[in-house]
Amino acid sequence: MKWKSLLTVIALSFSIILAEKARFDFYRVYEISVDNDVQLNLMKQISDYPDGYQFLSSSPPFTGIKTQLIVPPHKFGEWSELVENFDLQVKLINNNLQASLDREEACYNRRKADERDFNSFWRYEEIQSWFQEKVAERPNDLSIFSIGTSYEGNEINGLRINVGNQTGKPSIFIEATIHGGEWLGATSTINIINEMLINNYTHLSYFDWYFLPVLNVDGFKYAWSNNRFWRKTRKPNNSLLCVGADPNRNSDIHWNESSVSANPCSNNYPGDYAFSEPEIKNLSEFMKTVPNLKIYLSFHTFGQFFMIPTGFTDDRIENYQLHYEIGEIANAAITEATGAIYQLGPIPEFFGLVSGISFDWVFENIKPVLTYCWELRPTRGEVESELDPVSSKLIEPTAKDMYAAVTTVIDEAEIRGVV
Ligand SMILES: *[C@@H]1O[C@H](CO)[C@@H](O)[C@H](O)[C@H]1NC(C)=O
Ligand SMILES: *[C@@H]1O[C@H](CO)[C@@H](O)[C@H](O)[C@H]1NC(C)=O
Ligand SMILES: *[C@@H]1O[C@H](CO)[C@@H](O)[C@H](O)[C@H]1NC(C)=O
Ligand SMILES: *[C@@H]1O[C@H](CO)[C@@H](O)[C@H](O)[C@H]1NC(C)=O
Ligand SMILES: CC(=O)N[C@H]1CO[C@H](CO)[C@@H](O)[C@@H]1O
Ligand SMILES: [Zn+2]
Repeated sequence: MKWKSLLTVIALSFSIILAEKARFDFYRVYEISVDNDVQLNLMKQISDYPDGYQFLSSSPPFTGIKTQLIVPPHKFGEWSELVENFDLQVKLINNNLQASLDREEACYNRRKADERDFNSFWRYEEIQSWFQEKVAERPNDLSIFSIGTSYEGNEINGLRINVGNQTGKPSIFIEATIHGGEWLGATSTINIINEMLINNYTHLSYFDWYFLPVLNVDGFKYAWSNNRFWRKTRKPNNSLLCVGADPNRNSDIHWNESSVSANPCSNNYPGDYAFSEPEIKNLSEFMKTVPNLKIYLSFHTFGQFFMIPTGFTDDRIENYQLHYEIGEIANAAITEATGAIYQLGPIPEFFGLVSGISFDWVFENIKPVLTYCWELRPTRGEVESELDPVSSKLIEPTAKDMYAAVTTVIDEAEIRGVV
């Protein structure tokens, strides 16, 4: 074969590779008890230099908790040595991750293209077309807002509900899916909108609502098309193979201080500089234009935590007590609605110190009265095959949890006259 035709063949197969979707055949998920500092340090090393390993949620911030790690087949040998050498207590909770993904895909492939199944995951385009339908139904009350475009040129659109289109109302902003693969945040947001419209929720017309189900649009689309577990943005870093930054470490609030890695291949790489990611910069600029912001809420997966700012310090915020009181009542409402239990507290209690997170930036700079963030289902110790975090079975109960939580937060804020 001549060199030229050989190169053509290479070029052709290269383009086919580019279009392919990551597979997780025989990838395993282990639940690990992190009991001492040596083990904790090992987890940190794995997180900083992943080479195929990936934590399902995030690397463990302290000892005494369980974490879930995806182990690829090429690491089985190394992993078994680590388990032995570091005396790790591990439990195999999934021995073929691809089978779980196949089940998930079968669920959403079963539905028809135009079917609005609220217990299914939706593609970005489906969310957008649903927004357009809703706006067409109530053009005076609903509109689509854009915070700007993503690195890849996608419009970052949300749905605004302002019944009667009046000015001067207090505003509420709900942000979800800053991390590409955290789809339960998007489905919960969509379900909350749908329920509120159907039920004509008591305080619907009192507020000016901004619902943003997918902030990291590029990462979300990439999770659909290429890698279900994608977390970061999609802005390349030319000097290295690895793409993207952790968008929830990229805000200009104690940037690059805690829970970050200097390795651009890490899932916690905070970006080359604060607000280097256009999505995050755009969000901050947009938040400056939202009139009279009173409440900012944010959804992540997973662990079942009901969290109060801030992440960058252990110091309590000024109105911590108000956050805690309302949080307790909203937490009870979740349990009453679905039986689920979320743990309430400041972010560092569950994640250690974390810097550069979006809702901390909003809380400190835009100063809404209330800011909460949830890590949705499942709990950290509950990621059995039945309850794995990619299961569509979690969509409905999680959305019910959050409908109860969000409406109760708002009702309680209203009762107390703080919004
Ligand atoms: C709301 O009113 C403003 C003018 O005050 C107008 O520009 C805007 O198009 C209206 N929006 C909707 C959704 O009717
Ligand atoms: C979004 O960010 C990009 C890149 O920083 C910028 O060019 C654009 O003006 C921003 N859009 C908005 C609406 O802020
Ligand atoms: C929704 O409830 C409000 C009162 O909270 C009422 O004024 C309004 O007419 C209701 N809207 C619909 C569509 O039923
Ligand atoms: C981020 O912090 C790390 C560790 O302190 C440091 O090595 C790195 O240079 C910082 N990055 C930037 C862009 O300042
Ligand atoms: C092109 C580009 O963004 N390069 C950056 C990749 O990451 C390194 C390490 O943070 C930066 O120094 C480069 O500027
Ligand atoms: Zn997240």
